[in-house]
Amino acid sequence: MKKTLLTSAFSFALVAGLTACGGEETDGNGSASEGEGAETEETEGNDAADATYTIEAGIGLNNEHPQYKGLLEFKEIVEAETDGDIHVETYHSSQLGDDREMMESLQLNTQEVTIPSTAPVANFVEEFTVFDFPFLFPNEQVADEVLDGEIGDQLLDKLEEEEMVGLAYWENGFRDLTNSKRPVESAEDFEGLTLRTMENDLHLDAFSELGANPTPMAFGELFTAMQQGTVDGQENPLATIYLESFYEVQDYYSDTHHVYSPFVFLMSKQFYDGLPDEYQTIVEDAAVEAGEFQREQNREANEELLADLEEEGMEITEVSDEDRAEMAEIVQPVIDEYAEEIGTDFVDEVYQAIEEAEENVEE
Ligand code: KDG
Repeated sequence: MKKTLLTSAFSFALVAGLTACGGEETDGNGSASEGEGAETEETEGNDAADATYTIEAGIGLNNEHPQYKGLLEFKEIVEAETDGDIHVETYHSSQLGDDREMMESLQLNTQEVTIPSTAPVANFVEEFTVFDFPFLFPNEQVADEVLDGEIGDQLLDKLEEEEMVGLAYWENGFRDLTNSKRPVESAEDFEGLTLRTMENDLHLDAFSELGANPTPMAFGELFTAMQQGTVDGQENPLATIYLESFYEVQDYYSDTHHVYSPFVFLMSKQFYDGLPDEYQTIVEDAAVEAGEFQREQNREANEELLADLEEEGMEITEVSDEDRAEMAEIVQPVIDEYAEEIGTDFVDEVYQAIEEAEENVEE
C-alpha cells in the first residue's frame, strides 16, 4: 500500500500561523467574508479569560453544515457542564488547516479537537481504511450499530498510539458523485473523469479501477479546483454538495452512494490526559451527545437537499441497484487487496458485526 501521509515542517508552520490569526470569518469556499457563524459563537458568560482550559476545535466544512451545528452543541454542553472552566473555540472552513494538518496539530498538542472523515485518519491508523470500503454499510442505522459498538471502539483505542483520543463517531454520510462533464449512470461513465478524492489510498485505487483519474486534494482547495477546471468532479455527501454551493461549478449529480463516510471526533491525547477525571468524562459524554444531535441534523437535512440541488439547476441521475452492483464488482479486487493489508481476520470481524447489526436493525 502506498502512503500518502505527508508530514512537513511547512504544514506545521502554516497551521501555527493560522491559529495565531484566530477566527477570521470565511465563507464556504474559503474566502474571507463578513457574516454569521464566525469562530466566536460564544455561549453567554463563558469567557476564555475565566476558563482554566481552552479547546480550539476546527473542521474543514463550513458553518452551514450539520457538522458545525454539532460542534456548537459540543461547545454548549461542555461550557455549561464545567461552568465555563473549559472554553471551546470553534473554527470551520479549514481555518485551522486541512484534516491531515489538524490531526498533526493534535499530535503536537497545538490544537485540541478536530472531526475528520475516517478516510484521512487511515493515514495514521491503517485499520480505519475498512470503513471506506465501497458499499460496506447498507444504511445509516447499521453504520451506527457497528461504529458505536465493539468494532468502532477497537479502532478508537488504536488512536492513542498516535497521540490522539477518539471520543465518538459522527456522520458525514453516503458519498455521491458530481461532475461538470456528463451524467454518470453506470460504471463506464467514470472513464477518463478527473476526480478529486480525499487523501486515502483506497479511494485512489478504487476510482482508478473504475477508469477515472483520481487526484487527492485537501477539501479546502476543492471548490477552486472545480471552478478552474483542474478537476472535473468530486464525491461527497449531499449536505456538503449543497451547503458548500458545489452546484455553482458542477452540473451533474449521481446518487452513487459508493461509500458511507463517518466522522471521528478526535482530541489531542496530551490535552485529554491533562484534564481532571471529571472533565474527561464531561468531554467524552458531550462528544457522544453532540454526535447524536449531529446525526439527526444531517439526516433531516438530507430529506430536502436533493430537491434543492435540482432547483439550483443540477441534473440529477439516479443510479440503479444493478449499476451499483456492477461498480461494486469492479472495485472488489481493490477491497480484497486492502483487506489483506489490514488483516483479513479483523475485516471478517467487521463483516460479521455488520451482519449482526442488520439483524438487529430489522427486528
Ligand atoms: O470537516 C470535515 C472535512 O474536513 C472533510 O473530512 C470533508 O469529506 C470530506 C472531504 O471530502 O474532504
